[in-house]
Amino acid sequence: SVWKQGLRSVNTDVPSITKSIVNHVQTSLARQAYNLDDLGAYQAAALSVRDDLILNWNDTQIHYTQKTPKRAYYLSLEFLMGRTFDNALLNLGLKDQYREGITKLGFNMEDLLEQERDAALGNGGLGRLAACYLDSSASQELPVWGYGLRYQYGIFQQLISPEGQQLEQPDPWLAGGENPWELPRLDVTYEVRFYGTADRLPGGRALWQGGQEVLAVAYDVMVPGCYTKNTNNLRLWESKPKRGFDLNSFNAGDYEHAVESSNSAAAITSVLYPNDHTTFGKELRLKQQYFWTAASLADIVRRFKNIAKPFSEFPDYVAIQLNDTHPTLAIPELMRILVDEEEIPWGKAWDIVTNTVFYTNHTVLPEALEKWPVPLMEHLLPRHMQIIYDINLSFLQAVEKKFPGDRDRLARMSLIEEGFPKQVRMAHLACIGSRKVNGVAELHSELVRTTILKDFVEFEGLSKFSNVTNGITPRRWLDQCNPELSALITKTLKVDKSVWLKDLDRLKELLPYAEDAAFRKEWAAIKQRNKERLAHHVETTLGLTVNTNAMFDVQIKRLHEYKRQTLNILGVIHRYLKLKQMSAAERKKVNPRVVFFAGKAAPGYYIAKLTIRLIVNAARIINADPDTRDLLTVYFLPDYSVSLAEVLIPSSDISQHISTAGTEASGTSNMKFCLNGGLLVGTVDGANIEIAEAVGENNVFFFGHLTPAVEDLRYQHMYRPVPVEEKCPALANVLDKISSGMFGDGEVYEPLLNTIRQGDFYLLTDDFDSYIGALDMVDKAYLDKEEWIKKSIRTTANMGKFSSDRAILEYAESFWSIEPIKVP
Ligand code: DL6
Repeated sequence: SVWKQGLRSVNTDVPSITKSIVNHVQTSLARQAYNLDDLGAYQAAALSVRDDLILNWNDTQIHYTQKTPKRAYYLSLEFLMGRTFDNALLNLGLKDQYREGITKLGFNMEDLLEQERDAALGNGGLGRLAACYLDSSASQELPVWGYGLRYQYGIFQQLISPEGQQLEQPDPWLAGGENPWELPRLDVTYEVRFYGTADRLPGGRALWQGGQEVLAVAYDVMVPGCYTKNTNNLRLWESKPKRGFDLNSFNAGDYEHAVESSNSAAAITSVLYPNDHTTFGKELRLKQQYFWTAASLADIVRRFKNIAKPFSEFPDYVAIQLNDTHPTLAIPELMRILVDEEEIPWGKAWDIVTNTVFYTNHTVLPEALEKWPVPLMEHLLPRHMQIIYDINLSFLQAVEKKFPGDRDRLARMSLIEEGFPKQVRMAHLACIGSRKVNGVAELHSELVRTTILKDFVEFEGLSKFSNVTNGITPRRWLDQCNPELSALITKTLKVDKSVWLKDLDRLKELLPYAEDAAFRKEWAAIKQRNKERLAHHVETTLGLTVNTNAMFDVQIKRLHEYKRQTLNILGVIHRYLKLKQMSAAERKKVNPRVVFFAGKAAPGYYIAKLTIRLIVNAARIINADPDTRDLLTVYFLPDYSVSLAEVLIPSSDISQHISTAGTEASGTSNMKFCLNGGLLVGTVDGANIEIAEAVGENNVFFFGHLTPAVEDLRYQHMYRPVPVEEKCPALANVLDKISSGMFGDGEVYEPLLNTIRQGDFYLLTDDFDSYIGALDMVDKAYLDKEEWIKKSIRTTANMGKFSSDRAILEYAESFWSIEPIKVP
């Protein structure tokens, strides 16, 4: 009874919230109210919310442990979570109460929200998708845990020099002290081995010993569901040395050597690799991958062993989802555990593995397909290399049996690519070690089946290969980032907001309101206020004034040639040149447009960095031109992040998703814009296609060549090149103006312009005219404001399919066979 009296529940009323915040100010922060700043107030409020989350999180873990449901584990090297405070308050349904409490304490909610640093442990779409899936798993009450790495430094901070160069600075996101959203679990640790020797023993087992051992320490991040007690877990591993330092060397005065091994252990989780869509074969990256998969599997196996079931039932209790090939070592690692440690015969172990693991592919771009040099693998993970060779042997024997004498096929399908050095093909290993393989949008999944994994489809049959179109969480990407629109929807649908936020198809009920003039007026006014919010942000952060009467045109994503930000800026320059030629009377008829760019380039990606430079310098000239500046301005917003996206997305009238057809697996920001009533200009690529199917092609501005044409066009570029001047004079004119120094030293841009003049792998010359045509259509459509607002309403209303709840339920039902389990 003493215990029961002591138990407390979640703070839901304003007095207990303020009491809890004040308590944290006094005791956790050891500060006084009279000198408390916004940061201190944020920290105290966050600790108060954290108390509530811990209660729910604890109950969830206890409930799962008691009920022993089958669980799914989402292994992702990236989780791009962004900020937590606002999201947690909304999911708990406590934002209004906290706002009131915080106001009573003399602070402003918005100011406190701004104090939190983004948790930016990811590069882009892949990492943000993982974060959306965690939110949806908790909200749909699914027993899903995430496993990742607790990097000391997230994605770099981007600065832009006065010349327009991207500069990178570290992101020490944990430097501000304790992170209120995680629980250090110093009691949950595992030893992870690298290097050493692997000696084969009789019976297929091996003894792996020696080498370096490091510790993996767990940090648990609480993931609250929306309007449910269920609070799932994201377990992030940090590396630590097994022993502090080498005392012998220390005593002998060799300090460097004394701390060498501890430094090398700590380095494993120090930094997120900032490359998107490229692999470099670096040893530290492979170390990260093994460290994380080994710790996660040790944890999963320990949890399974606690329920005292035979290993043959492992797939009945465990599903492991590989987020791209980064965690593929989970396959040989699980084999190692089963064969070497649990002494399970090889064939049975392989059955267990291939019934447990699932693989999602996120790109067909060849430079992103992971391969690891065999010598590096043999050195770092000698036992795993043996296991990979053994898997390969039986696999190739089976292929030979099905396709006798087809040597080319064997070479194509082997897990080992011949060459100097030989390389392990991780996508092949992920494919044959998994129960199901999927792509992330219909077109992409079809490309996976017909290009990179074609041989595997022929060998294993079509049923193993399927599609789960990506999704986004409407909690963050509508309710949190666009509170006014969320409130209007709730009012209009006449249901509690938790209902439509968890059943996004309910948005369809908005459709009739597209015909309601009063509703349209409210809708348009919200868009306008969101534009003003962005303009305010630009004004306060960059000191620039934005014309909020203009159309807002946004392209925000990682800088990459295939995403074609270059096409966009060349289009902007074309527009500028046209405006310059117009008479004053003609200009009067033109729709003002503000073009926003944001995104980071990988630090070593020279061409992508040149694109940023061109955008910044073109913006400088265009924005300063008195002839045109009321009609066209361009902004490159530095240091793109989840939090910046939350301000940009609700403000857009039109957004650009203009990858060369067949290159963007899905895209997810396209979904975020459309959910917020922004229209889309794009190529027939990735999820653009399904968005158009859902919202109606008349509400999307498509352009460009289609996927089947791409290879032929590239072939023509190579063997029958036509000069840009002939093929696309408008584009040639733009390129000439840049070369001639209109936007600063033309020489600087030659390497970028040459990618178009020579080879033009991403088909800018082929698509430029139809791109400009699509933008003209956008202008025309925007002239009819009422019709535009109707399109905007219809777009939002038809976006139900793109909730990450739908996507995660597809994984849960069709792949993992797990069921919701509600925490009482
Ligand atoms: O599936 C999430 C996201 C897609 O929306 C993007 O289209 C795709 O480019 C991205 N892929 C990667 C690949 N990285 N690796 N490996 O980030 O995935």
